[in-house]
Amino acid sequence: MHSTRTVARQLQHLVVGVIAAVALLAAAPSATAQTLQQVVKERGLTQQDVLAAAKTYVPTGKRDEFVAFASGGQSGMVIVYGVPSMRLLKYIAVFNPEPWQAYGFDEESKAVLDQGRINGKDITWGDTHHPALSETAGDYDGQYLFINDKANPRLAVIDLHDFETKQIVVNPIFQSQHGGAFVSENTEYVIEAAQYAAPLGGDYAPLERFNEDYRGGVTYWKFNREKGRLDASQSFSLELPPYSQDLSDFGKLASTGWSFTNSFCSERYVGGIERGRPPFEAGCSAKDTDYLHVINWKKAAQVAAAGKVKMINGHKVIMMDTAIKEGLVFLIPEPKSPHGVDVTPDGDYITISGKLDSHTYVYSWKKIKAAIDAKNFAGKDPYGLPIIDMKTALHTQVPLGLGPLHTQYDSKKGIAYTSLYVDSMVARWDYINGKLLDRLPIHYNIGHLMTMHGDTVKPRGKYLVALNKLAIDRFQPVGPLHPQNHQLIDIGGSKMSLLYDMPLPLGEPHYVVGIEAGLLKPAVRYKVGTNTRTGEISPHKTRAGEERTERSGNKVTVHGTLIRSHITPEIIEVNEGDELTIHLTNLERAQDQTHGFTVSKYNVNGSWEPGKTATVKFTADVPGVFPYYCTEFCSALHLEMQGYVLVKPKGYKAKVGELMAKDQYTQADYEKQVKACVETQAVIDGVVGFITGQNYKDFPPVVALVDDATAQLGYAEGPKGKAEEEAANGNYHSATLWAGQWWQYQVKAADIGLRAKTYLEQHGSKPVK
Ligand code: CUK
Ligand code: CUA
Repeated sequence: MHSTRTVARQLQHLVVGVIAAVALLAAAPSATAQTLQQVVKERGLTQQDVLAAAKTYVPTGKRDEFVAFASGGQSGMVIVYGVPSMRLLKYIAVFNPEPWQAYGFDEESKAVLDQGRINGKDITWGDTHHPALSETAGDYDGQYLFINDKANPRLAVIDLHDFETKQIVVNPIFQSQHGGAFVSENTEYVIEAAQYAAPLGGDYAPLERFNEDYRGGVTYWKFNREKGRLDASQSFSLELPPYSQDLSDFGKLASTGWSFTNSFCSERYVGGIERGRPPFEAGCSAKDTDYLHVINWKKAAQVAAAGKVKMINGHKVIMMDTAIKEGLVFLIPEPKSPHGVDVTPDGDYITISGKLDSHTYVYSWKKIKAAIDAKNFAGKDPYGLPIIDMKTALHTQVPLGLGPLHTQYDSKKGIAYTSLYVDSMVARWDYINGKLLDRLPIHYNIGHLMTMHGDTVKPRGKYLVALNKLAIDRFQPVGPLHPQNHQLIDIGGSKMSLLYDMPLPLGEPHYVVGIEAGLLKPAVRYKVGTNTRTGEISPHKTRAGEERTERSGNKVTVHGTLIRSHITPEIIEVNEGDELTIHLTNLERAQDQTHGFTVSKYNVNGSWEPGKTATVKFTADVPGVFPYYCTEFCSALHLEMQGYVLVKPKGYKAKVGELMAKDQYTQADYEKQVKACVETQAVIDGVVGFITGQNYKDFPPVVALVDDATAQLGYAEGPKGKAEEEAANGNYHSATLWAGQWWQYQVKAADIGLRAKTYLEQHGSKPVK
């Protein structure tokens, strides 16, 4: 028990230390520091390097101006990082289990992953390509993020209030998809376009019946913003020809109500080298043009609501004959093997790049709309869809370079950026006047690029991120599989300049979206008892003092709690073969006080953020003694945040004399512990005096800390009472232990109080009179 007083003294030292550190900050830099010139010389930096460093460095404690959400490619995740620092902030697990966030480990998140099962199979990965932020009036609103899985046609919804995946939907009629997720101006719909044609609904048909039985299509998923979920019952699709529909974009402002989806392999070529046929890649790039699909989605939604649909797998599909009759779909030839289709911020133009054409094509919405209104069609495709002549719809063609792919926009009107895959360059150009302005070499073979809010009605300019397909020699080699390379480019000046290379070691991100950090409003805690995956209060919410273990037959159910530094219950006794369900609630209100939970050797794992309730289940089929513990280093007594699952072997009989440890503490021990408590209380009183003497209520983080400290101190009351009761009865062993528990809560309160005090000192609080 000698350590009690030491810790109390350490707390006092901490207070002194903090004051000293604050004083140091204000003092002049130390004389031994190197000068900037010395560092530049020693490290062989150029002036350009130093400028790039200064433009991207975010000083300690400061935050980035923008936050980027990148697809994690084959990892099935989303990667979150800051711009311009390119510091990683989070991986959000979406289509794959991920242990740290316990996604796919607790029952609540398993239920989300289960929504993504296809044909009764677990699919535990995804080929994520396109993240899309929710929009209000055509600009990001910071509320939701959507992401697609190309391999297994699925979409997921992430709530940006807590950065967790809430929903996965499986496309009911496609076998794969690519042109998603993209959202309409007010996130009414999220679009998903098929990629590789197949019979709609998953039926079999031989390849000989490709033209007749294979189909492409586009699905419009209705988003219910109040619920924060996609609504399958209000969603619909359009049947389209088997043209390998590719990327999509929604119209905006001038082109509101319309969407655009391009395609490749409109040749409808079917390869089959083993059947003596030339390969897909040859036959799929034979023609000079493919088709852009121009779709009136507002009208299509009305047609679907009116029931002019065929139900396939319980899903509304507007068949092509209906689409033709109702005037919903129009085709325009586009440069061959196109990739991106990107509507300009004003909605007036649509830019499309053909991977095999060195020009980027700018289509005029005004011209397209006029042709549709005048029924000015050049002909029909083999399925009867009207075709608008390319020349009628084209505004201009601009030679930008080889292998143009994707386009994003600048805050300056008329300025666009296009990735040049073959040239490994970014082109800056003017889409209104059709002029190339600047080109910047990047490393190497760029796919997508992204500017801040670059696909909205209000791009913010400033930075561009190039998503390069190869890293080759840019980083320390780590084996044949190289990291990805996101290169940050300054687009604020008259010339583009390269600022930073960021290796991304998690799958191949295809697209990324960047939002002003201030638009995100993430929560720091949940209401106590929240099932975070549904947002509802869990029926298994457990308050302090309500913890219980119940048995019904061979089913044992635990309702427990987590709070620094203990798990309640601390002992769970079951019989071999029992089914064990453990519902835990994290009672913490303090920011960043997450607890983990594992039972050794049973593949049980979970993560409880403040306020969360979640459930782990397992069958105790192996007898033995299995420790459980908290897996997050949450306090000085984190290692002591432990317990045991005792799995009694079948037929086990307790032997006489099996007792808990013998009494060892005396009255002297008890008095020593009480003295430590009294001393610690003096430290707390000092800190409280300081805080309440300041205008602390003007600092919301401090108010939250004070709440937490007060709660911790409140918890001390119970053990204090028990200690005094036991001491009065002469049970000094028990009294000493309860006094120790009383002191634990005091230490936590003091720790939090000191953090609050430091915050006030560093943020210029003032004494109140
Ligand atoms: S795609 Cu991969 S570089 Cu799926 Cu948008 Cu273009
Ligand atoms: Cu809770 Cu460690």
